[in-house]
Amino acid sequence: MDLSTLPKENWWGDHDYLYKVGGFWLLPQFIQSIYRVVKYFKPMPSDIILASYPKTGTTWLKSLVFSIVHRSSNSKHRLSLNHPHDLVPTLEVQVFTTSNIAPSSENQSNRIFSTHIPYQLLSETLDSSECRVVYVTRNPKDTLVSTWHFVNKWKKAMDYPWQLNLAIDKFCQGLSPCGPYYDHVMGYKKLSMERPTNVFFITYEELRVDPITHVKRLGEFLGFPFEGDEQVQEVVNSCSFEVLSNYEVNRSEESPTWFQLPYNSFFRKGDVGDHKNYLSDETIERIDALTRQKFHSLGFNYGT
Ligand code: PAP
Repeated sequence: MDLSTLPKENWWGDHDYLYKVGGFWLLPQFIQSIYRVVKYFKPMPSDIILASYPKTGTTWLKSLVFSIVHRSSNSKHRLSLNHPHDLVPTLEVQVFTTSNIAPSSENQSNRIFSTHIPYQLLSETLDSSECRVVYVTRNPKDTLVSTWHFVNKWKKAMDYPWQLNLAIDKFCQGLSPCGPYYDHVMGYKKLSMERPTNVFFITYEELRVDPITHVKRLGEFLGFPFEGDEQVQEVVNSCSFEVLSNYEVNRSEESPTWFQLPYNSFFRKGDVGDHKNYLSDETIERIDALTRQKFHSLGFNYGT
């Protein structure tokens, strides 16, 4: 793929561009691998794909689903030694990075992958498979604030920090990695309504308010039902922000081979409503108005 043929827009510093593919803004370093995923990935019926817009709960969902699927083989111990992103690789970041070769599918069942690729780009892949998809989303204001913090952890942000006002403007224009956020969410939301047996849609806030109910539902959806609430509680506890963020591997300042930011950058605060500490009332109203226009008008009463 020749990037020079794609529309591009500046989104951060003077030299940082996002490129438009199929209506979505993508980071240049992932475009080739996204193409490979779209072209070569053939999910097996037993595969589990965790899909999300960035910073909406991916790391948490990875640990929960890994624990649900592998709870009989000491998932808790494995989670204490491995970062959730190393236990559940991201297709376009860790799997299809350098080759067109799909991961070996022989003798493997219940492989778990994640992706930030919008459904609109991945529809042929997902529609042609009976694999299970779990999509997590988060309210737009907390997602924006989490993204802003994450981007500012990049080394180059020391030279030119990403200003919050700029981040807000770009987010509202849909100009963020894998954005527009609203289109990303609605793509999977609609899919979950059309194919409820295959696609499970959950919000960060629902998981926060009632993790027992939703983790139990998730277990049933994935074909790994729980025998009692004690088992569910065990999974919920072992994946809590408090527990995971204290493991050495997740506190590490080292960066993984597959990403430029340290392992600990995936664990910041894990709160609902943190945007109130950063966004003015005026900005909150601006984003809420956009959310009403993008979500509520389509019958999805979420995010304000
Ligand atoms: P990614 O898309 O880069 O993988 P993702 O995991 O989706 O990031 O989002 C990170 C957010 O989830 C962070 O939110 P914050 O910036 O508002 O704090 C991170 O703290 C939060 N997070 C990570 N693990 C957990 C967890 N176990 N429980 C709740 N929130 C979590």
